[in-house]
Amino acid sequence: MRRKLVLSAVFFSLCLLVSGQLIAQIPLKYGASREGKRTDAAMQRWRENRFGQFIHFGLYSLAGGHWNGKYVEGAAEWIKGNARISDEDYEALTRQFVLPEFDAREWARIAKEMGVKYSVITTKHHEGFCLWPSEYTDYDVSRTPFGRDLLKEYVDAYTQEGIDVYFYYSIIDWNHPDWRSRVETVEDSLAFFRYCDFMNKQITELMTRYPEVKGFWFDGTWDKSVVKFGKITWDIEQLMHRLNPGIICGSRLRVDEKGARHFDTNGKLMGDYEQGWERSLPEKAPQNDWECVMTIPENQWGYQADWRGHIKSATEIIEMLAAATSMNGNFVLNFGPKGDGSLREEEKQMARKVGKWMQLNGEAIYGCVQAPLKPQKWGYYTRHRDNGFVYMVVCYQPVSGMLKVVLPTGSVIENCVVLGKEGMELKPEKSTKNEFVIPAPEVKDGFPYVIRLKLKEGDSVGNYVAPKV
Ligand code: FHN
Repeated sequence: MRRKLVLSAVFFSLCLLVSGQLIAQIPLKYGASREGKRTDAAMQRWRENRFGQFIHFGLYSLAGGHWNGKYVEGAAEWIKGNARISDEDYEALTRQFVLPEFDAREWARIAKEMGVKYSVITTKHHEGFCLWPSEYTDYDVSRTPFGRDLLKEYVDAYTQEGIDVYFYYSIIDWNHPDWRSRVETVEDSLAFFRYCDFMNKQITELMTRYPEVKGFWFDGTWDKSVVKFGKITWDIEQLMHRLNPGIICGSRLRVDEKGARHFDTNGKLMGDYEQGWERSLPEKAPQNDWECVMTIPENQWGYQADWRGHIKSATEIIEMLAAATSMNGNFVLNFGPKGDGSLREEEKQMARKVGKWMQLNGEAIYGCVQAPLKPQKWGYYTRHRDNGFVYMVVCYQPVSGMLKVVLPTGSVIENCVVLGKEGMELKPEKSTKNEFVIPAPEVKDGFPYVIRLKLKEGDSVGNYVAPKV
């Protein structure tokens, strides 16, 4: 009987191995363009949000990028591997997980102040530690002195502030005994499929416990095991859509970055938007929906107490946000809260500065899309998808004192103001055929400023015709 069981287990796993490999290879397509973007309300909301926050928080936040008193090179959330910390020593961090300063309402208040419309939190990063009490593992908040459901507090606080919540979930799991980065033996494949079952259960658990979640941000799909059995990721996406048809899922769930390969069943390609723009912006507007995630230092996501190298200023962040909007993309800024649960001062400052700018100029970002006008060196054009305005986000003040604008033949600028100084109308002059010059207003605070153009009703910008405002 036992022999029979073993044989059928071997046979079963071989089938999985073969079918997984076949399925993983048959439907792959090459070429990134995606026909048919999602047009439903949930996806439209994602697009209009434009500005988001990322939160990396886990056991690594307690180490703060240092181990045994020494600075550890590399991204702080990878400290387990970078400092070669044993499982036992790393797990001991759970006993220090007290978070005396954690207040989800304060996180949410600061996010609101910054002007973000959505926030993505690491429910489980590569380390495997879960920020919610999961039925399927002991490696979670409930087994720490903190003991509370951190994720619920976060979801409630952000939802209360009107900020949409998204869950980051790492496919890689350094803690789970069944996780395999490669699958080479029958035992590996049995373990790996047990792990997949665990993931499906956790994703179902997350979606049922926190129905407010608007979407998932998957990460860690590059290992050989996942690439080999790529269909498991397609299954996850199907599962999520069964549980909530409106759920939004990033492209990194499929086993690639930047869109070269994907599963395609009945015309439905995996992922609702391109997620591969990590710490970089495209040079021109991608065809698909897309999102850029950005760190304030060069490459630190989790809390690193000692930030080194270039630290981006609020002006740089604002410029990237405007650039992303001008190419129909979303921009997400990362925060790595400290091990005591509080936000670091530099991030709070950033939130204040960017927030102040967004309060005045947010109308050039939220709900805005690409304005198909000839790019100019002073910055970025955006236009509201339906309110009839074109915006110029000026990041570089011209030495000539004149901002050049080239409009389609016959277009007329009816009205031209700097946001925040609406009483003071600027007077564009026609310089040559389709070219206008606008006298650049004086800038004192060193931040970009926004000029709002109202084109004559009926004027067309690309395929867009200015409606009556
Ligand atoms: O390895 C992770 C990294 O720690 C971080 O979470 C980023 C966020 O986009 N994603 C992975 C690297 O691509």
